[in-house]
Amino acid sequence: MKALIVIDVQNDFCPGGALAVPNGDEVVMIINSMMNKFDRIIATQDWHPQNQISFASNHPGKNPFDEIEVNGYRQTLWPDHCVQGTKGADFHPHLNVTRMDLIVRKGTSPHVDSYSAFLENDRKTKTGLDGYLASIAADEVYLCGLATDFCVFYSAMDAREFGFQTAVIIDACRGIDIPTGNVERALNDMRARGIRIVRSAML
Ligand code: VGL
Ligand code: ZN
Repeated sequence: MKALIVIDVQNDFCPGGALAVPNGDEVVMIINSMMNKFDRIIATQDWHPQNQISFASNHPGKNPFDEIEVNGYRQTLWPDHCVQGTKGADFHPHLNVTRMDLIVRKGTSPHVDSYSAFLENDRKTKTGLDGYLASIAADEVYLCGLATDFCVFYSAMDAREFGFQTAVIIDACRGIDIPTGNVERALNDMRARGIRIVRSAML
């Protein structure tokens, strides 16, 4: 049972969006064209309330990309993005959402952000995706989408941690790369953890 997890292919992460990932929109057609290789397709949607703790605008004197300490963990601050119900939070208009079996929304609490599709940034609170994948007997999990060094990275690491064979389809991802070198670091950390880095043509 092969599952594809499409991470955060939303307007705000594409050119012109509030937290645009360079060339983020290039993943859309690649993802659409490989959907037929999978038994189940899950999409995640970053879905923040306006008072989300990860928004720099909620911390007077702080700027986007600063870091703060929240209950003992580091949280990067971001421009306001993917606010619930806004156009920026919508999927990219060309993403084939009719094939999605499940949509997981994350970062929905004001108090804790969630990069991972599985666990929020407190590293404790579950989204429930691990249970869904277990209940459909998924054994292989493939990830793609935005951004390579944040939500794709944390989701892949957690997928592996929950015991799934995990691969990242690298040509169907784009990264933020802040600080510079962050994408390379993420790829190395994923490889070291036993996550395969593959290309869509290899599927
Ligand atoms: C993401 C930063 C903040 C992502 C989401 O999708 O990688 N990055 N929220
Ligand atoms: Zn976010």
